[in-house]
Amino acid sequence: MFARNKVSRSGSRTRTADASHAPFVDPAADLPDCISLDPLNEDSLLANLLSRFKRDHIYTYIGNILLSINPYKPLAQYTEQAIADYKLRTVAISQLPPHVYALADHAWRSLRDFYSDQVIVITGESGSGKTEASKLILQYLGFATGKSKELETVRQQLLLCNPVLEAFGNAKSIHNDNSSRFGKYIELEFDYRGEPVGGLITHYLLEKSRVTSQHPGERNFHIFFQLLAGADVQLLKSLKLQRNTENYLYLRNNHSNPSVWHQSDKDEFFNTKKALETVGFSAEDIVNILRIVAAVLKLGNLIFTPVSNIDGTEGCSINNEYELEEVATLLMISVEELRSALLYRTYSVGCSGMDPHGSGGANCFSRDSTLPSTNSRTFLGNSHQQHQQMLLQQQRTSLLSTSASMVGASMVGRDMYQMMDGCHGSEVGMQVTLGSRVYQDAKDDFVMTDLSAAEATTGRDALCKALYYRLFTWIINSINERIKQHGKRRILSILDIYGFENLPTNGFEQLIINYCNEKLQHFVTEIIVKEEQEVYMQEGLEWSPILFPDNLAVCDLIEKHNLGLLAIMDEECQRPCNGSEEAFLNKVGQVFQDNIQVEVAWGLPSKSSDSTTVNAFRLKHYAGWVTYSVNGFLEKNSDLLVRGLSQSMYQCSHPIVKELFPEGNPRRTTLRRPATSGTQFKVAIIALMRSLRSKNPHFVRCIKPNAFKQPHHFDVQTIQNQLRYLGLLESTQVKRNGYAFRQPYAWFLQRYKMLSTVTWPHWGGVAIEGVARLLRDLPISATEYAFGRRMLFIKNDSTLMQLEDFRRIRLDDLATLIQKTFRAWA
Ligand code: AD9
Ligand code: MG
Repeated sequence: MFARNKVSRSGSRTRTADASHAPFVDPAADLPDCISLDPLNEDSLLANLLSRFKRDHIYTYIGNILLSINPYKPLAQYTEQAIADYKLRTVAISQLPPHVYALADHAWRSLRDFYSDQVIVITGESGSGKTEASKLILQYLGFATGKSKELETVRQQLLLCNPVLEAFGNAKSIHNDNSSRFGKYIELEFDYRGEPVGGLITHYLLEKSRVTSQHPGERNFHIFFQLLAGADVQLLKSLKLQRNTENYLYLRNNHSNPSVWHQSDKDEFFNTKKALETVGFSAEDIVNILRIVAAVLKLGNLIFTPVSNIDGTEGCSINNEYELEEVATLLMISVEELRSALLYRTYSVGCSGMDPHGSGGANCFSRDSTLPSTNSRTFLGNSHQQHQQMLLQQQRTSLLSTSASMVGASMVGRDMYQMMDGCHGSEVGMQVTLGSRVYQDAKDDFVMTDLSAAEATTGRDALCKALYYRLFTWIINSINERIKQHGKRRILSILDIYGFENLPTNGFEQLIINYCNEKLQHFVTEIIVKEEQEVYMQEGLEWSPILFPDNLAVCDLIEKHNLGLLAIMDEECQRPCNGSEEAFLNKVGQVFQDNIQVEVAWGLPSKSSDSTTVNAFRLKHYAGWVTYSVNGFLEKNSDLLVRGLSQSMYQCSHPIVKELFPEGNPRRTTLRRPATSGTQFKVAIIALMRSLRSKNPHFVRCIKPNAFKQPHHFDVQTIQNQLRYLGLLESTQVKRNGYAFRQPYAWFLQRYKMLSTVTWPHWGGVAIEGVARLLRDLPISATEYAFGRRMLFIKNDSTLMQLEDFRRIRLDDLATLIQKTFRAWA
């Protein structure tokens, strides 16, 4: 074990390494590339990283993989001069220290020189520095590529979409003050000169539950705080907001300490607005966006009070009507319409009452704890009548009696509700038809029920999550419209997803995040370790196989068709009325009873409260065991929004909101329920993996030095754990003995034949012999390449770059020669 029994130079045996508590470090160790370590083992790897970290050398190579350790402090190595050094290469690239700019440069040159698609995959746990790395790569590409005027707008737009995405999609978490709460895949399009001409941003499942509640010590999305801190008085007034965050329920996380909140919210608001403008949003667009943000905050403040109706049923009313009126003004909808959508529930006969397209919201009524009270009333009516009329007490009473007589007493209240809630449209349609022939052909009829205060609160939260999530998607779609690709050029993609998380309490969101990380880890090890070794063996190179940790079983366990966790969850969500989290957990226990990577636990003490308990399952991920509480799993997976709410949003005159809820259009009749959140995510991740596989990959592996977000603190245990689960020692062994580049002989000969008079202009023999002759004429050491059965293998990227430089110089010479010859003829 590293340094456990070694005495450090300072005499300490601690495994936390700061200036005074360093483990043993070989004074010679500070190698820019770990593959040169001798001996190569976990200790020497760690010692090298520590030695470099202490000198602020946060980047280290493992062959062509870039390792990056978060310094948690600003560094002076991200200047324009540094960009110029890597771009212009006044010294050989191998002479420059490892840098994320070098990796960006290599990816970009590979795109330009080989005219092939590239992808930079950035991985690491939450807070390890992925998003910072992605921004530095964009910064490099923005500065280092040409400065032609016509491309300036595109360049600015590509650079500035990040602050917008971060304002709306990032938040303070316990692991990271600027944690990405969505996955981001940016595809940059370049023309044949290597100039950026467009882009496309794909986002993956924003953690929208954060809009309405946050874990202890965490915050809501930055934009809410930025807006309150940075808007001038006039803007605040027009948005009907007050400066103090304490006035908003969604921002009041009782466990958070305001003193650690971002001090820069005010400045950041300025930057976000500026970025929105630069990306191309008009002043009107920006105000409209902020109106939605404000409406979400104010909706969150609505308080519902229980009301007992004359007939003994339970309903609710809104305590703070003035907030409702202001929300209605912001969203440009009538107060009555909004109130009705929040307090009552309507079902069209023949459909479920759930919005089948509500991918932006949660099911207002989860299947267990929030079923309506048995005494909720049911009203029947006709959708051509005005909503307001329906709300009058007398009408409701008369309708109630009508409903009772029409469907029979047994169908009123809970029975009717249960029959309709959570069922597929077709099933409900069938049941209603069976239950009451009266409705069989009456397409315009609908049923209304009172909501209890708890149900109305759940509906309110679902609406806010839907509004925010759809606004986020709308913003990204609008940016995409502006940076639209031309579709014919080459792509350089950057993948920056939310990092692996293990919180005191983990839920559906963490399962999704960790599943995504699991898939990426699998992709990375497949490419770096597994496939690489397979090729060496197939090609007949001398190779001793290196074992590596494989996480395929856990990926399978989550995503397997029919029997994976996501499929089991879907099955529960699709049960007509009685799916429950207990049943889900039971099934997990049954299906995985012999699987040592899953454990089911009933009645675990809750981390957030002393008295309550949670039902949970534990999963053994590549990065360790994580316990997931199943509370809320089905609701979040179903992700349905009550039809009345989407219809009311469709009624808004607010230009964006209307667009966000197309399914609220009463003329739309599709009853098909969309795929669940989990399944949609799985499909998106599989497509993402396909896209990654189709490109030439470059890897940045980010490491978190400690759990306290502290600079100068290299916690050996924390880092060792990451080295192990990322399989970095194995990667180093493969890279050390392996090769950075390979291509078939014919390709190689075609590309570099001008570098030797023997092969230029034409080589008549077999390709492998031509390549051998060509290499003999070049100043490249024989240890830098190896001959396989069909391919030539190049040891280091620097050698490949050297070949490319030779080629460019030779082509320039040839061009000059041709020009001269023409001139002489002329
Ligand atoms: V998460 O999965 O989105 O929660 P990331 O993206 O891995 O996470 P992020 O890039 O946001 O982490 O880095 C966290 C913080 O570390 C940043 O806000 C910076 O304060 C700090 N950081 C990261 N990289 C650097 C760096 N190269 N230089 C200076 C850095 N500070
Ligand atoms: Mg991030």
